Amino acid sequence: MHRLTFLTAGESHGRGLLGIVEGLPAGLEITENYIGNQLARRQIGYGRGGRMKIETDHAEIWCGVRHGKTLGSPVGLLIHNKDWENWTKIMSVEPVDDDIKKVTLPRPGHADLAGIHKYGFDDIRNVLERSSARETAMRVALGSVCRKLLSEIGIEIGSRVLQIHDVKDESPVSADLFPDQLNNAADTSPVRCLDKDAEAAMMKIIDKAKANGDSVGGIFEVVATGLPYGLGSPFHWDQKLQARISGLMMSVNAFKGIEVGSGFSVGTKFGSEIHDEIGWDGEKFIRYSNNAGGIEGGMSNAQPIVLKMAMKPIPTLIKPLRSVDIHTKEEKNAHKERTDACAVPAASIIAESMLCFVLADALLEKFGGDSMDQLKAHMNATAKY
Ligand code: EPS
Repeated sequence: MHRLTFLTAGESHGRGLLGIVEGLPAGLEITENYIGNQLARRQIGYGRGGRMKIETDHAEIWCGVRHGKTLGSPVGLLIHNKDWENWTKIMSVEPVDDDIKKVTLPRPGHADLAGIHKYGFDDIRNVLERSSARETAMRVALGSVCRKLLSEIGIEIGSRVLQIHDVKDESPVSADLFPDQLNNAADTSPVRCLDKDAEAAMMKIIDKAKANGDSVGGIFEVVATGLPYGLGSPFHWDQKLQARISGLMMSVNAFKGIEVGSGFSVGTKFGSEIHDEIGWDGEKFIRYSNNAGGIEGGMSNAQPIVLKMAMKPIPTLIKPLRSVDIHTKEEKNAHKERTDACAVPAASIIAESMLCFVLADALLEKFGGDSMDQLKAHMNATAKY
């Protein structure tokens, strides 16, 4: 991140989550309601477990906003964990007299085993609490402030689920469907896909995984429209747009793959098949295809950004895999607790939020300004589409 920074803090079963986003211009209108709408989108989705029935995530705007508008100072948010009341002893900040049972059976696929070795912990809970996907609630809350900034500039971000386990939704998205319309359609589906037959089959495979004490992952698509030319850099590796997007996306533990535009398939095509030919419509340059996914030479090329992300199945399994006790070295099954059979629909919202951070960062870096009015004036003067 170059012009923006953000930080989250908080354990999954602690008091709550804190977040700060720094570097936003003054004068951006933002409300708790706007943030809440994005948080609600992250909570939906077929296959989520008991925790989402406990939480109704709400982010309080703690600082950095006055009379509905950002001040240009750090924006601080707070999300309370409702589940905290069930964990006050186990997650107490103060030392406790009671003997708290330690988690000693690392889960394959989770941060457990590497984390205890990294810190020298004797209780896996010290690792799992913070590496839990609970943290992504705050990422979505902070990312939604960036989303609001982008929407004022005409940049919209949306997503849909393409695949859960081996069930695919192959329905194409028409080129004139804007991301907000895509979201309106996807958000009405319990699995955030567009095709009703695929939806039913996806729900069935989630049911099957759940019945077997198992979990499933999937693939989803994230799109952004309304971008001007030149976000990112053709010259500096650390400013290149696809590096920045990939870096932030891949900071979500569960994300194991990203494709930009045609992604891996470019390796199987001739250059003449894959590069997007350039035309002129009398007013501006146009493209006859978008295999580049909106990014060429490390910069936005004024076409929609199109990404595909792969999410692994959740590692906490009701029918756990083999593991070894970190103290006794006895072979036993991995730690098991309340879990989700599928969180792919939620993951697509998290990925949208990661894209919001990067695009807001790159936009502010290019056009600058201490206030929204200045940012808009700079863009009116120099942005090319
Ligand atoms: C998670 C396990 C589950 C998920 C959680 C991530 O929580 P719990 O252990 O409390 O049942 O529901 O996700 C969230 C709490 C959330 O807000 O997304 C894990 O082990 O990573």
